[in-house]
Amino acid sequence: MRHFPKALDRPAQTALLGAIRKVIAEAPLYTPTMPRSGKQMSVRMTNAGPLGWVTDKERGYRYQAMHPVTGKPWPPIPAMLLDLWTECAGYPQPPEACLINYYGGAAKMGLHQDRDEQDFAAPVLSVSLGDTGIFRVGGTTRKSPTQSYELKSGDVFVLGGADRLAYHGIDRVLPGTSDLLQEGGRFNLTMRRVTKPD
Ligand code: MD3
Ligand code: FE
Repeated sequence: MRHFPKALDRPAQTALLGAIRKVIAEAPLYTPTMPRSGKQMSVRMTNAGPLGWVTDKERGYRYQAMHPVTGKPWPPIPAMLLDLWTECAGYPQPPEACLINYYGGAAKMGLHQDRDEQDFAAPVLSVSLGDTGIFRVGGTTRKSPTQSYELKSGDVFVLGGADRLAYHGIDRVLPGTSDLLQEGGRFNLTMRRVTKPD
């Protein structure tokens, strides 16, 4: 696990936010629902890239090529993010999925593992924009002790090796800690490999 605080300076954050807003104009944020219960997540989501992570009551967690509401393919991953992957991920193939999470008001994400990908050898690269998120990360069992980090606007996190399967979540977002987003709240972008290379 590597934390790069303020990897993106303010001009880079503004440029990346512009690119994310363009993605959202093509592929609107939607409210995902949990498998089986159908309970709404508090985080709204969309994706960029050949594959996107989605969830709904009927079909559960999965990757698919189309937006679940518009039925259109996801827009391409912004070039700035692909460059960041090349610089920081230390993995030869490009990411296949960029999940865009938006945390408004009281949104949070419970402790979970990311295991819907076929290839755990590739790291996950995360970028935070906007208000500070309280990020909690533990070990590979639900009982492992956890540590908390503040994920601030412009921070990059790379999760590889054994930490790729660590339990993690966002306890809360601290309102008013960034003025990057006019509407407030926090974006998190996570790039991932999904399929196994042959
Ligand atoms: C640690 N997102 O989308 S990003 C997720 O801030 C997710 O929106 C959080 O967890 C967010 O699945 C955390 C940092 C992150 C991403 C993937 C990880 C941490 C991770 C995978 C393994 C361990
Ligand atoms: Fe996760």
